[in-house]
Amino acid sequence: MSLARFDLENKRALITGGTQGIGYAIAKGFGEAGASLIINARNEEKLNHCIQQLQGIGITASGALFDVTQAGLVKEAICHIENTIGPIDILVNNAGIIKRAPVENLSEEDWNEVIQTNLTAPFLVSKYVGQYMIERRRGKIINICSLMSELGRDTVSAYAAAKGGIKMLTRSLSAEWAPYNIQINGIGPGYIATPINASYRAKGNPLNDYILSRTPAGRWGTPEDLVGASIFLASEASDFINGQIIYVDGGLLATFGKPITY
Ligand code: NAP
Ligand code: GCO
Repeated sequence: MSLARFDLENKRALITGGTQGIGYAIAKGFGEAGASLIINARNEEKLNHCIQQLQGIGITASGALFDVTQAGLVKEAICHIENTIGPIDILVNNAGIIKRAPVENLSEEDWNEVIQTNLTAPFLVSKYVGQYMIERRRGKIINICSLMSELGRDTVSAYAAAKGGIKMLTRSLSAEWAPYNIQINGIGPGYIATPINASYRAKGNPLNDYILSRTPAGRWGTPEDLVGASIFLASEASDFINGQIIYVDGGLLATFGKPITY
């Protein structure tokens, strides 16, 4: 098979929450594979800086400033991109937040914000981008899931509920839109070093040490570790793959962790 099937030349990708962390790495990887990019963010300063950075390394990129949880803004932005910039061939639903608290202390406001950002927003963005993809009879959607799509952990109930939800949204949508030649798949990152987990990613922090002991690869993932699977799922090479979640987790989900002693 020709490697051209992995090529993203002449493809346009929209990446939500793409100015840093996993979203930025995926965006840059897509750009290096030939795609032109639309980076979404809700912070104008971060967005401008990110676009300059990408353009500085020769990638075609423009910004789309909107909060993914605001249905009206999402609809307007997608319509604007489709009509003034061009078709969105690839959508990555990456924007996400976490609020860590035991359920008995978790406010309804925080619960709602996590569900809206991590689950309702991917529905909204997929809905409006999907309407155009359906007309064109082609498209790729990649939903950023999590280990918490499969596993629970104390203090992350809203996040785990949303990430379990996005896994099932991925599967349901793949059934609905497969007839239109749209593939919707997910990537479940393991523990990846980004700002979302900076608070406990220090040597000596019990959660940091637990994660390292629990991850067969014995290290934190990097955002770049997600680029290969993302390019694959965005490219023609994955045209017969639909509704799947690829876990990029250093082997964590496959095991119950390294024994402390033998
Ligand atoms: P991150 O660095 O905090 O990135 C999250 C991005 O989402 C930020 O750019 C953030 O923008 C953006 N965002 C949040 N709410 C938004 C909104 N309402 N509208 C638009 N953008 C919004 O964390 P990350 O680790 O790269 O996370 C990216 C995705 O991977 C998330 O879905 C996360 O749940 C998932 N994930 C991460 C890990 C991990 O270990 N890092 C593992 C599994 C899954 P602001 O700067 O404006 O907040
Ligand atoms: C946590 C983490 C996780 C990760 C990730 C795991 O507090 O356990 O933040 O939720 O970010 O989603 O795959």
